[in-house]
Amino acid sequence: VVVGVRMWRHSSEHMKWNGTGSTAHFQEIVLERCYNYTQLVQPELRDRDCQKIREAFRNAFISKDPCSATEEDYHPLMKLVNPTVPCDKTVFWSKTKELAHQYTKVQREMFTLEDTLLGYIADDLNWCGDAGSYEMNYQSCPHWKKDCSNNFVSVFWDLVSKRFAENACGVVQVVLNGSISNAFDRKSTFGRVEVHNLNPMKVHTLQAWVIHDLGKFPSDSCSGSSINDLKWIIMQRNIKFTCQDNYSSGKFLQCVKKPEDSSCR
Ligand code: NGD
Repeated sequence: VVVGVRMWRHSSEHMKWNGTGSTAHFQEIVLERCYNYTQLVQPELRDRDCQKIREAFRNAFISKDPCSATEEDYHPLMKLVNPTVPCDKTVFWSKTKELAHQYTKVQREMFTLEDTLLGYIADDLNWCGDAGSYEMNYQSCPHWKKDCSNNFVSVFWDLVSKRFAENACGVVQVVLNGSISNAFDRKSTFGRVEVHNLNPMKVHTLQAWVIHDLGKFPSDSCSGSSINDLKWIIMQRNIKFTCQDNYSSGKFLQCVKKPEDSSCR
């Protein structure tokens, strides 16, 4: 009987949601990344309490309905970590995650969201709990399209992306993908959240680079209609807009990975 009940519980948890379950060892990874970041990557943050951060992160979603996340759930966590990126150093990206991160890895003083503490801790992780339990659900979590958009992972990224954008100042950059048909997508986090939360009192210019993959035919560029959309949104917000196709720094990074490509000679 005991075995039967266990098997039933296991399979019902597995079936519950359509998205992948919480990342195995979530708590340990959060703690380890927090120490790594605060002690080694940005030692100015060495006084942050990583145990508290781990606990506030967990308390945001544990024992709650995984489809009823709100910004407020994350407020205690946000209070522990405020984003501090120097002016002129913010880099946004959309459909160019790898390239943008290669760039900030080389240009050490530039920051994507994932180069700030909360983005660094949460990048590529998945998490959710369950209203009736103190445990995380490692079997399945809500899928943002198939189950619900107000899941804890989506609400987290929208919130930290918003705060990241609000805090930007000076010249900010965005790396966009010219190998897809809409390099700028109003529905992406960049188009839906970050663009609208730039503060025109602090940000004077948005610099876009539209990069296309080596060996692929460019599908969009600075003169395309999606970038024109972005240009209008930005200019209406009283922020200056500039755009460059295949910005050479981005090209060099791509060529390091694929030096044999004809466009790298
Ligand atoms: O609504 C969503 C959603 N939209 C995209 N993605 C989403 N995940 C949800 N749970 N809910 C996923 O976010 C998508 O599968 C990618 O893995 C990732 C980024 O999506 P992409 O490439 O379309 O770019 P976005 O413009 O939506 O977002 C990138 C910008 C960038 O400037 C970061 O500062 O927004 C920030 N960010 C948002 C979401 C997730 C970063 C992440 C991240 N590190 O995972």
